[in-house]
Amino acid sequence: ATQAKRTVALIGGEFSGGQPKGGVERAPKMMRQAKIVDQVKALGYEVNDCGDHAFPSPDAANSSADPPAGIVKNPRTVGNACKQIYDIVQAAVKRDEIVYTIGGDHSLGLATVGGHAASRPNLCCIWVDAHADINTAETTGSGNMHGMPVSILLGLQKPQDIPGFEWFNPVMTTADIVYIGLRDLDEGERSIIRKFGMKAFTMHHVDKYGIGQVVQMALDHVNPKRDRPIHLSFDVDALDPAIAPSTGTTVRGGLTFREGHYICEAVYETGLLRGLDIMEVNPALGNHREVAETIAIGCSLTRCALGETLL
Ligand code: B3U
Ligand code: MN
Ligand code: MN
Repeated sequence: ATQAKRTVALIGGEFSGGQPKGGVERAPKMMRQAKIVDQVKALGYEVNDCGDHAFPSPDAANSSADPPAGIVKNPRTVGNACKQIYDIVQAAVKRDEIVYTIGGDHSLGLATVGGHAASRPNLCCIWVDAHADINTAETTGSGNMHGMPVSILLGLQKPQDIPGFEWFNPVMTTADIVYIGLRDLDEGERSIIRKFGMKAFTMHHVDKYGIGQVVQMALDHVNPKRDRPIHLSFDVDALDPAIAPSTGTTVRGGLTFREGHYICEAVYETGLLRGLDIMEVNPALGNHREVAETIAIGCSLTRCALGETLL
């Protein structure tokens, strides 16, 4: 079914401070070079290009500017980037645009989903990822904040307890988010998911039920009446590394090409997609072909979420 075409607000998040590997900040420019703007326009949308936003990367030589909080790395740097993206997202949502963010690392998910939820109280979120990104300052083993946005988003990690995040006000709960694609969880993350009875479809469930059933069950959980706006936060490491190799933390046994695109199509089909993130594409990792394929998949996931492949 064709749907009323809204304006898409395109936001580039040139940020890598939530994890240690450089290059992920270059994805927005690479997606632009691959003609993502024309592709979205070709689907009938107006694009409100909000530009690419760069942030000073954490200065390893001068870590006194942003010392770790416990083992949490670059907290103020991440908090500052998140605040800026949060404001841009929130403004776009107030204009009733579909917020489309190209990362950057997934620590920005706090800003995209959080900024969206701040202006759309009934928002639900589908978090597609190999990882749950729900570590707290207590449970994180790596100290990398791209493994923590969901815990802050839901207030399981108090923002006030992480320097740089004092401004953030959690408005979503553990019942408002559902995971698809998980296969690499830390022990502390497992306990959090169990403790709060969160809905999570791991790769085991994708194998067992098939992606069609999994997406339906995921929607039935967060959106039983199909009346809530949806934010789809897609970490490309949810995909199998064979098809999306250029990302910082690959995990074998991921979503196939079709499974990944199916999720996007099924969300489009609801008519409720209002926010989309394509995160963790890292053009500095892999050879020329691998980078090109990963960029291309970021573009094709986007197009599917915006309705390209449905009649
Ligand atoms: N759970 C681990 C690994 C990880 C999370 N997100 C990514 N990797 N991409 C952590 O560092 O918190
Ligand atoms: Mn992630
Ligand atoms: Mn991930």
